[in-house]
Amino acid sequence: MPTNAKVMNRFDLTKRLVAKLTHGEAVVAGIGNTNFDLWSAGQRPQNFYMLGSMGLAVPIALGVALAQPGRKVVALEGDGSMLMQLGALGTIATLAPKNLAIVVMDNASYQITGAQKTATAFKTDIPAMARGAGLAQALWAADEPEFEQLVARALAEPGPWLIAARIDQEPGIGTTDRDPARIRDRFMRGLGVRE
Ligand SMILES: Cc1ncc(C[n+]2csc(CCOP(=O)(O)OP(=O)(O)O)c2C)c(N)n1
Repeated sequence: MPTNAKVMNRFDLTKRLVAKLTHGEAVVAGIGNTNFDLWSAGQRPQNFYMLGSMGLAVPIALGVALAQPGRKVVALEGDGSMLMQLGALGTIATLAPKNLAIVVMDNASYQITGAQKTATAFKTDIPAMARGAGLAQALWAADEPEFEQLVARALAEPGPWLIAARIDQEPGIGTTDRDPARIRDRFMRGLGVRE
């Protein structure tokens, strides 16, 4: 984790991201804090909230991006969950969906289960790993204005993108609806694939 990146706040960044979504972009948020903050930032039918399993926001977002190439798709994931599913980065680099962006909220910990340190608290740098996987556009956001600039580019320019933000230890705000079938149905209707 770079020490020169500002420590930001996940809910603040999530609100900044959601404010830029004006074209029905799909957002797939990972377990726990990332989806709690997405939920609290304002519910949209194009939001999907992963419950229960770490590491699945990115693979689900990849599937959505491949199924609907005309729609931009954003995956929001914590560092612990991203580290659990690194193989997805190689798949994304290989398939190179132009409409996919990954945002990693890196608090260097498994915050929600007791703030145990992840590898990013030591030497591991997720954007550098993503570049190694073949994602050329994998960057740290130095501060909030740069985060907004990178999100705007990811929504306007061909991807795939990975944007990482160093964040504080604040828990997520609120909590999601815990009904997986309802989450799935609402998302499918939001994507226009279910009546
Ligand atoms: C496969 C799997 N392993 C472990 C857990 C238990 N667990 C749930 S959330 C979590 C930590 C998530 O860490 P991170 O993705 O970095 O998000 P943060 O809590 O820091 O926002 C853990 C260990 C789980 N739900 N699924």
